[in-house]
Amino acid sequence: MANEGPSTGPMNLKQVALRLGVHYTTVYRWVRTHQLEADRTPTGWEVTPAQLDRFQRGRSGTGPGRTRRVDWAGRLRPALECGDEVAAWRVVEDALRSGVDPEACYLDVLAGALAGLDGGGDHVDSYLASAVALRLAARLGARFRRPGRTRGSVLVAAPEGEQHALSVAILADLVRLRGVRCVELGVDVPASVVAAAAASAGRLRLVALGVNRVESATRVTTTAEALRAVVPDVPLLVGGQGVRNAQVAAALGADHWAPDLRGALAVIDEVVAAPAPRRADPAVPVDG
Ligand code: B12
Repeated sequence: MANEGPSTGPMNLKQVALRLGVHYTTVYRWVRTHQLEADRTPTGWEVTPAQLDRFQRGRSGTGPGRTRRVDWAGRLRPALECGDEVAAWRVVEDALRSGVDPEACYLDVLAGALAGLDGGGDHVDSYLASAVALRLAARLGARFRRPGRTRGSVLVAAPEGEQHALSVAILADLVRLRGVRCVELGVDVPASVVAAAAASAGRLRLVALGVNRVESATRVTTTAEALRAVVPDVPLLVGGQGVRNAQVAAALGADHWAPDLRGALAVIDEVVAAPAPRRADPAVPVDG
């Protein structure tokens, strides 16, 4: 492959392709998936020598005897922030292709990308990023859903007042991935609705509430009371940025707390593996 010698100025993507000995479309894909930094110009993209150097140093870690830890979340974040679902899905597919398993894809790549955002309700980026992230989660969920017999059911929701949807959507998908049916109610769910769904769910083993704002935490108590009236032997798990530790969770009326979604899944695995309490299940289960 022809080497053009060191370049002193910015290069267009054709020049980069020539320099790296790859096709132009490959370079374009690297730019779109944020693997290669580039600057937009009126006529296309430009890559500076420093940007190219960083990219090449990153890739050189793939050589024999060296393992390259790819920062997939870091690659995904810019695509989420600008609401580019096509580029974002490409990063997810690249991660899956390079051996990241579905659970890690949800927890390390998708949730990891969102965790790096500092915004809340007044940031455009937060809205764009979470809208695309929810679509990616749905695509992942559809790809990895497994049909067949389930091992009981788990109800997943966020209480009234809580709009942070991603963690509960991810938890619901990961519950299903384990062959456990999920009664997924989404966010901003009144205590009476959680209780009604719990009462009619078949073989219900646990209720999980995602609480991301401190202000929503008091709703956990209302929900715990409503649940106790209808399914007193079903444990309640809470977690999220609004419930800091196990003591706070217990004071709010929960039976379990976990610091993150992996911890939540460990609790769910344990509860589902234990013998089910004997109770008369409703004839028509709510399907998840
Ligand atoms: C995206 C986002 C939004 C979006 C949500 C859109 C949507 N459809 O989901 C929008 C823009 C709507 C929003 C609004 C608000 N937001 Co906001 N938001 C975020 C942001 C940037 C990312 C949240 C996210 O999805 N993360 C990805 C998920 C996967 O991670 P996670 O939710 O943190 O979950 C992890 C843990 O919390 C835990 N976990 C989560 N759920 C559960 C459940 C269980 C059972 C368990 C065990 C564990 C667990 O495990 C996960 C990791 O493994 C965070 C900042 C940040 N970087 O975290 C702020 C943040 C959560 N928001 C915040 C705030 C204050 C708000 C607003 C009040 C802002 C405002 N002034 O309007 C409103 C409130 C809306 C409401 N009523 O709920 C604060 C919350 C502070 C607090 N703890 O009280 C944060 C932390 C920002 C900040 N630094 O101040 N937000």
